[in-house]
Amino acid sequence: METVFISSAIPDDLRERLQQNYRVVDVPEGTTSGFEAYGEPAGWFMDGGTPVDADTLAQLPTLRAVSNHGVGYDSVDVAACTAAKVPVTNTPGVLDNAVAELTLGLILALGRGIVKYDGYVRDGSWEREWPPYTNDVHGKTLGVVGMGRIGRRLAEIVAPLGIEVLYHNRSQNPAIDESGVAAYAEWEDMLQRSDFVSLHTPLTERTRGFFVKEDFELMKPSAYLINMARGAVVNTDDLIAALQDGTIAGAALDVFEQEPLPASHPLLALDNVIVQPHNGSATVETRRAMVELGIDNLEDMLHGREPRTSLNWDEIRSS
Ligand code: 8YV
Repeated sequence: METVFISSAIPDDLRERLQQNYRVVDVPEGTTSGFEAYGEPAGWFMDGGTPVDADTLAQLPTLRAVSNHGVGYDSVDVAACTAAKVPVTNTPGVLDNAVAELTLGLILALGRGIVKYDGYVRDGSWEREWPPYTNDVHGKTLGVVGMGRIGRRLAEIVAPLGIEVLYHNRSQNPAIDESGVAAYAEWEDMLQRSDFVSLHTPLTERTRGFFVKEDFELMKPSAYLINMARGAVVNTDDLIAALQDGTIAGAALDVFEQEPLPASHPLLALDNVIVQPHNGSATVETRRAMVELGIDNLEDMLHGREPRTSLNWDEIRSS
């Protein structure tokens, strides 16, 4: 019976499904050596906490399928997998609603002071005076950075609220332009017009650290940044400075360069930041759907069938 490594949470019934055909072995997240202790895998179900690169592949010559739990696959060197003829999959689509709805929640929490005023009641401030007004969120402008599946779903659910949606990508998305859910804007124009700027880009060498001081300075002082992408797409020092000096009004962050975020981190000392523990897709229903897709992908690849959501299937077949 072939071996499958598991390095991501998986419901018992889906584990049992795999165990019908494979020796299923749990390998701690982040393992990069000592694989001989776990066996010689045919497949690996992993997530963003585990790197899969040329060094990993050299240690695992029997590996012939990698299934990434998550739409983001920045911990996987897909080019190295392709060179080694190891197909890789991710789990796009099934998490769009979950991530978009948390993004909407953070937009409303920022705009209407939901977290801030919860504390205002709890600490007795309300007994002294009624809180200052916030601002309407309807009638405001949202700038989506990285208009992919999640960005589109976000645009679809905020537009009915009367929020204008702009977007910026490296290239315009005709399907989005034709749909009317969002309008393309040049980078500076979008940042200058937006009341909320929401990041939904993948983490790549091009996007790593791309949002910097100069970008914050293009935003309105009343504007907010939301990061649902990866912590590393933003220069964290520049973000902290922008929050401290009033360059922007606040931020809501679901992702961080270091996860879990230490309680001592400087971001947590700021009162104009809302934080979440990388919770975008973390609902029972969505995470199950992601794992089901990931296990389907893994089984397809191990049986030589084209998986539903491949990252390099065609490249391997044509090489
Ligand atoms: C999860 C994510 O945190 O899909 C992604 O890229 O960041 C989240 O859905 C990830 O799947 C790790 O489990």
